[in-house]
Amino acid sequence: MSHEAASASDGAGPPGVPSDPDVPSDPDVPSDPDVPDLYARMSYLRAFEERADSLYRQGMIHGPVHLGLGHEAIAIGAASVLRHDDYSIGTYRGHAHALARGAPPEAVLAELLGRAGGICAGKGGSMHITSTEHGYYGSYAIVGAHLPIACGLAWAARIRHTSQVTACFFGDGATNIGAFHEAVNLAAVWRLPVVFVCENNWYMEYTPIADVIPVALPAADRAAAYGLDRIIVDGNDVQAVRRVVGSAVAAARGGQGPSLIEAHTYRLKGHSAADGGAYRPADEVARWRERDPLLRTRKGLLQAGLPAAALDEIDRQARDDLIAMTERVLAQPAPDPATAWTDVWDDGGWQWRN
Ligand SMILES: Cc1ncc(C[n+]2csc(CCOP(=O)(O)OP(=O)(O)O)c2C)c(N)n1
Ligand SMILES: [Mg+2]
Repeated sequence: MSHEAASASDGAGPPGVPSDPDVPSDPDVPSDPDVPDLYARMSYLRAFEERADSLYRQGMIHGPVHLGLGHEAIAIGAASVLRHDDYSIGTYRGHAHALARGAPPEAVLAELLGRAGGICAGKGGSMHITSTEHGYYGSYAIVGAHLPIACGLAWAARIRHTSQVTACFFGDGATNIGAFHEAVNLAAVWRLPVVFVCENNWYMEYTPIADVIPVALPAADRAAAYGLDRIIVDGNDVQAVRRVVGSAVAAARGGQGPSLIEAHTYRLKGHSAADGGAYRPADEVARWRERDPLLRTRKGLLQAGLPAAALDEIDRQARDDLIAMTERVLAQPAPDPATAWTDVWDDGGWQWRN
């Protein structure tokens, strides 16, 4: 979005203001959620990730699990301004992005638990959640590898004249990968309809991003190199995310090219569920806990007059739903070993072909 500066300052505005007139209206975007609805969606993601964390600790999930706890406002805010047929694509920290686009939670949970009813038939696991039916074109374990794929999705939409936009989510660490620079450059030169969203949680695994970049902000301070605006948003404020990503999506759909947005956030736990995150200073963790996206939205809703009991009920329903869901998923069989080689290609086959 090189046409105008559209930035929201970090920490902008109190959360929980009931209406958001700044989000550009697009008749094809499915709904215009109010703040309680956004809260409910974030609450569900929170309950899902806490359930996944607990199941991992009980040894019921095999393979790594990277939780999006603390990142909920980015997934929900961004998905709320996408059209049903828009594309999104993310990293191994991808449960929230798939769920936010409408992937069925039971199939995502079954995937984590390696069950036949999993969204990838139980053969992909946490790091590879994909649901093309819901516009979510996959979770990628190779840092930065999916940014060029986002360009491919956007280019396909351009060739087909469908006006679909691609939202591409990645971490601060990905900005040190060559593919980040190649993809953002290509998107800028070809004016591709991609909205790049850097979820800056200030760490790449166990290393603070500040230790490995020569600028203060990994994405925003590099945007000028590609002729793009410096866009920073408080990634823990769901309405700010809606506003900023909404403007970028509208610009991309209107033929004004890509945007590079840096959303500031923090992971509430370690890099993966196996990591206690002990390398992070306690006062830093405490400061960010105060900025927890759910607590902030909740505070705004309470100030706007919503009873605490109504919000507690939303949280309780999400937790109860996931407890019952876990029972059903655990009753499912594991994938049939005979299917190990199927679904390698999109026609269901596996044999190499030229
Ligand atoms: C190309 C590549 N290099 C290294 C790794 C190992 N690795 C996995 S996650 C990660 C950190 C990435 O940090 P960031 O991009 O900030 O995303 P976050 O995990 O914070 O969401 C690294 C280095 C990898 N998966 N791929
Ligand atoms: Mg990071």
